[in-house]
Amino acid sequence: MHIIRRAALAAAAALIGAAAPSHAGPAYITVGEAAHALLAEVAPQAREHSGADVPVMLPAARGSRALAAGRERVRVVEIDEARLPALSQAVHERLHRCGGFVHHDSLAEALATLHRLQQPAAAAATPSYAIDDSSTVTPLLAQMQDSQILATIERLSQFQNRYYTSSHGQAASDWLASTWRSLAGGRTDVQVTQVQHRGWPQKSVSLLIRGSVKPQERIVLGGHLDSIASPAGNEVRAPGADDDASGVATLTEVIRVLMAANFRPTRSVEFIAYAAEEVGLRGSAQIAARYARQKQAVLGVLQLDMTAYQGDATDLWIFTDYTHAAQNQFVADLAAQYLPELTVGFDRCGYACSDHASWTQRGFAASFPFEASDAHYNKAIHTAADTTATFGNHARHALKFGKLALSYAVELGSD
Ligand code: IPO
Ligand code: ZN
Repeated sequence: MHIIRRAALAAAAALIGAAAPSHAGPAYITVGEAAHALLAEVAPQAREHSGADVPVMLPAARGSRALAAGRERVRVVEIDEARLPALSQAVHERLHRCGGFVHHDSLAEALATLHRLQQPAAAAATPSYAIDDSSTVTPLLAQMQDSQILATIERLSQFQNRYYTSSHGQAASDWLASTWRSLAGGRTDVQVTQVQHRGWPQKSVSLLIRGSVKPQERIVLGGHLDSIASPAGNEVRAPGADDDASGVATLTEVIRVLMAANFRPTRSVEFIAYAAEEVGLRGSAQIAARYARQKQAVLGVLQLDMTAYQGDATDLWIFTDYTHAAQNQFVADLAAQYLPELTVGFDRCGYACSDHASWTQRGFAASFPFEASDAHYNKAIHTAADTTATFGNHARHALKFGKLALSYAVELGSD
């Protein structure tokens, strides 16, 4: 079974290689252990420039919230740009530990990232994690509807794909920007923008609610707009219903309810649908790098990537690696306070498994609550089969993450 899978994978990789455009040049990536293990077969020419053991926190026992210090080898690798789709595909077809790779614009940037990963995170101003806004949060939670989330997932899945270089991927960005703009309803303290990126046409989408008291302090809630399936290109079918229409739709429902209630945070609260996550976290990397350069006080980041498919009896899974331990505890406390009927588990996902890693690499406190454990997440992702049918055509699981995200936005946005 395992051998057949590997053979099929190599054949598919060879096909993609053959179909790849000829304008290949060197690309620089950082990879964790899981993705690195695939390089020998996917890109035997890839050349390792450097490597280091980076500190990561891991659950002390499966699922438990107690943490143990661990290490993961992260490497800087030079790879032919034309082999990246094959690496993406191989990473995504793995049945075991997830995790991916981060794309960098140059070798110097890749080496700088590896260097930063070895530094203990700078003690940025930590916000209060006190949970003290229940009179605001509780009535808002009652407004949230799974039917709204499902409708947005269905709409986003109707784009042929949301690939970062495709015409459909650009159209999806335009659609989301106009949807968020109409939810903002002309509020002058709310700004919706499409963020342009260096290197590809798909724009990230941002909705920023300006803080009424400390507008320079900011909370970020994100998910990724793009989708992928192989062979990647303009016309491939990649509905990405779970990955990650679900996360974007979940954030959209948080926005809808906050706007309907005319919620005004004291800190600024920004929602971002990132472009180009599937190809090495590129959209979030540019945004996090810009905020670090501008010395923006981003006090917390929450990532929602895949919220709709319930893979375990345990409801919410918090990943402990490449995330912020104290903020993770806060997220678990929010669940205990506002979603007491739900169960929470802890797991690891490996290097660069979603956009939270872009923020962690720039020293910001990020958390990543996820739909399932590492063993039981939705295996239809990155194929034409990532449709709402795989999660029973409902968004009841996603709604749990919506409630968690709304409580995060209000509690951390109101100090
Ligand atoms: C992902 C994240 C964690 C785990 I465990 C499994 C899967 C999804 C992520 N790798 C992805 O493809 N995001 O777009
Ligand atoms: Zn994905």
